[in-house]
Parts: sequence; C-alpha cells; structure tokens
Amino acid sequence: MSLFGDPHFAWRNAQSALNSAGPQAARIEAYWWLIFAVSALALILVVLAMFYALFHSRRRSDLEPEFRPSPKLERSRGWVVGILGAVTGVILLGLIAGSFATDQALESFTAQDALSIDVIGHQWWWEVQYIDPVPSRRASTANEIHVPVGRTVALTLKSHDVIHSFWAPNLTGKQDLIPGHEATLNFRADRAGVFRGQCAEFCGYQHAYMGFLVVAEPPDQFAAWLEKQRAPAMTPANPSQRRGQEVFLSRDCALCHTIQGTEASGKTAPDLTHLAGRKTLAAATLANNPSTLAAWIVDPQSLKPGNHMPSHLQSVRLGGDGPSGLLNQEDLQALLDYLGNLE
Ligand code: HEC
Ligand SMILES: [Cu+2]
Repeated sequence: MSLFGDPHFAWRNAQSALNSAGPQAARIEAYWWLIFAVSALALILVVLAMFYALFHSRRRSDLEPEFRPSPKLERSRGWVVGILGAVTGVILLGLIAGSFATDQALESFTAQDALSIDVIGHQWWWEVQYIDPVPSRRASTANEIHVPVGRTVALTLKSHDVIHSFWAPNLTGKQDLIPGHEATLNFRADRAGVFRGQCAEFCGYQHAYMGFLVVAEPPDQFAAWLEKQRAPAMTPANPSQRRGQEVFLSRDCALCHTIQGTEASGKTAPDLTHLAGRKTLAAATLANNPSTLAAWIVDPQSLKPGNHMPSHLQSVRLGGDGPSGLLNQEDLQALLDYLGNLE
C-alpha cells in the first residue's frame, strides 16, 4: 500500500521502532527485542508453574494444615525462593546495564561531516531550517525533513513555545525541545524511505496532529531537492496565478506566512515557498492535494480545531465579497491556482 503517491511509503511500518532504518534505531530495536525475549520467557515460566500447581493437586494428607513444617523442607523452600529472587535481581540488573549501553551507544554517535538542520517546534507544526554559512544557501520548509541516505544528520532542536518532543522511531530515540534551550540529536538513515514522526510530549490541544515526515533519499536526489528549496518561489505563470499571488499578499496570509521572492515574510507559520512539493498539509494531518488545500484554507479550524490559522469561510459560503481576511469563491480559486503550483 502506498500513501501520498510514494512507493516507499507504507503506513504499516512508517512509524515503528521495530523497523529500524539506521544504526541508532537498530540499537534501540535490539534492546527492545532483548527485553521482549526476557519478559516472554519469564511469563511462560510463571504460567507453566501456575498450571503445574493447578493440576498437581495435593495428596489428601497434605490438606491438613502444616502447623509444624519440617525444618528441612522449610530450608529447601527458602533456598528455592532465595535463588529465584536472586536470578530476578540479576536479570533486572542486566537489563539496566543494557539500557545504559544502548544510551551510551546513541550518545557516542558523533557527527563527522554531518548535515546540520534546525528543527523548531511550534504549536502544532515543525519548522525545518537547512543551515548554511552562506545565507542565500539556507532553505526553510515545514513538517517534512529530507535527509541523504548514509550521511549523519545533526539536528538542533528548539522550541518556539512549549515543550515538544521529536520522535522518529524508525531512525532514533526521542529528544525533547525545550524553550530557551538547544538540544541536539544525531541520526543516520541507512536506506531510502519515508518515515513518520510524531511530537511525543503533550503540548496542547492539537498535540496528536503534530506529525512530520522524514524523507530519506539517495544523496544526488537529496542534493537536487535541497537546491530546489533554496530557490525563490516560481513567478505566477498566468493571470489566475497572478491574481492568486495578489490575494495572498493583500489578505492576512502574508502576515504569518513566508513565500520567498515575494513580500510575504511572516515567521509564525509554515514557509509556503515550495508548498506544492510537500506530501502533507498541517503537520502530516492531511495528504497534500487541491481539495485538501482548499478545505484547509477555507476552514482550518474544523480540520484541526484550535490551530493558529484563522478560518476564511464566511464569504465563501455567502459567495460574496467579504471584508478583508474573508475570501470569495473567485479569490479562493485563484489562490489555489497559485499555491497549488508552488513546487
Ligand atoms: C494568524 C496567522 C495565519 C494566517 C493569517 C494564515 N495562516 Fe496559514 N497557517 C498558519 C499556521 C500557524 C499554520 C500551521 C497550522 C498547523 O499545522 O497547526 C498554517 C498552515 C497553512 C498551510 C499548510 C502549510 C503546511 O505546510 O502544512 C497553508 C497552505 C496555509 N496556512 C495557507 C494560508 C493562506 C492561503 C492564508 C490566507 C488566506 C493563511 N494561511 C493565513 C497561520 C496563519
Ligand atoms: Cu506535542
């Protein structure tokens, strides 16, 4: 099954710690299986012991209460309980040691020649900045992180508002985003694929819809993608798109959103410069296509209640010219023609 038209993307394993796609996630996965095996074994032994006790009923003489158990029997029972207790303790200590070792392995994964990406958590979406010493070579996108296969990625994690947590289980463990504090997270993808991630720290109403995609692709494909992201938005190619750009710039949209190459430079919402190239809208909440884009612009509040983009629906319903901020049918159509082509 493919989703978002991408053959690499299958929901079943797209967000799973048991489908590791890189060395860090593989360490975590191995540790998970160790815990699973030990716990399963313990469960099986306990259940077997329980059935043994159920079906080996005591002899009639045993039904008499033991007022004075033989000291020898008591001692041997004491040994059995003591040994089982000690074995349990040793196993738990072993698992703790395994947890430390896993953590250590993740920490020690240093980033030689890493690709630096800033990820900034917002209620309820992810800002993604590709860092470059040359300002014109920086690129900004949202909710979709492209990475080259085989190269270490060094994420710098920041928060714009409350505590979020970055979690892409196919690639590595969780890392919190804490306001006023930068955290780092290094990972590497060893195979191509589209993986889903999720905010893993409750951050308010739409926390559950604060997802993202990590798109791991061959280095040349990644380089081409990044080059495209650096470019300004396409210029309107026909009258409808020109009208769409005017609508975008004259309405409230430009206050919050940036479209590189235009005057729109709002910083509190996803960069829309290459919107049409993304697979999802609203933090992996909706597949990105013309009908979801229209639905989102008209009424984001019904799709993701409480999110920080106002609805623009009244005048669309009435079909008339609303006050600024509201959209009529024609303007909406032009806007869709423009935004839907920002590849
Ligand atoms: C008050 C600020 C604000 C205004 C005004 C605003 N938006 Fe948004 N917009 C947002 C925020 C915040 C999000 C992210 C919502 C989320 O995912 O939680 C968003 C998301 C979007 C997205 C999805 C982007 C993505 O990559 O997921 C599109 C498309 C969009 N807005 C278009 C528009 C258009 C068109 C207008 C004008 C008609 C507009 N916005 C007006 C704040 C705003
Ligand atoms: Cu959250």
